[in-house]
Amino acid sequence: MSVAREDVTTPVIVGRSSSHFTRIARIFAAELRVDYSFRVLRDLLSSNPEDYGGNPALRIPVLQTPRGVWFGALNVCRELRRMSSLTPHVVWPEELEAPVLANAQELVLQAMSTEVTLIMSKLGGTAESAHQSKMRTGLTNMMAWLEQNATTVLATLPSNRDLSFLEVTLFCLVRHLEFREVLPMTSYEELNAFCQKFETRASAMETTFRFDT
Ligand SMILES: N[C@@H](CCC(=O)N[C@@H](CS)C(=O)NCC(=O)O)C(=O)O
Repeated sequence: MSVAREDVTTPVIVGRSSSHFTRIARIFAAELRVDYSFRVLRDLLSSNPEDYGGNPALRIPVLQTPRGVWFGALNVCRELRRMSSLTPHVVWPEELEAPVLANAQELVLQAMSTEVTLIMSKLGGTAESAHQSKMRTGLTNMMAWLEQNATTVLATLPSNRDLSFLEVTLFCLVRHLEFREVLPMTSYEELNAFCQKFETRASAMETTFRFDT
């Protein structure tokens, strides 16, 4: 990865080093050995789509390539896979046919979105509303389900995989809940064991959460 250099040939990821959705994209880029420039979104409260690489949803990550612009982590990861000269066995969400896998993916992405809403509403500076407290209950329920099903999920994924979108997203979610102190994660033994194993990958080590300065 090179920092802040932008030209037409090097892909650009727009995001933040503290963002779990951005980290998904950066882990895929590292696993797939796709070089990119990293453009930091400085102001998370900006209403200018230009600051988000042109994403009208005002969300990160965004990938800009000579072929076009890709909004959202899954789109970005798929394009990185197409750009890569490597051919690892990647398991994508549409291949998760067993209910436990499909539900795990749904809950991981929902928990990530719920976390974003909780963090952003805190940024807004108001006291916790009834809806926010419902979201917090939902988040705790989702994490309990994931803890309970983690062993089955990992055992049900194809054993010959090199990488799965499900594991990358689960890893980013768990570590981010801890990093942003949204939920204490120490009691989630199965999820922590999974993360400790996953973070031995260079792609995870290179993308540790931090606040951009
Ligand atoms: N559907 C998008 C969601 C991305 C997302 O919510 N990103 C967060 C940062 S982790 C964001 O842009 N938050 C800004 C906001 O909520 O205003 C994806 O899958 O990438």
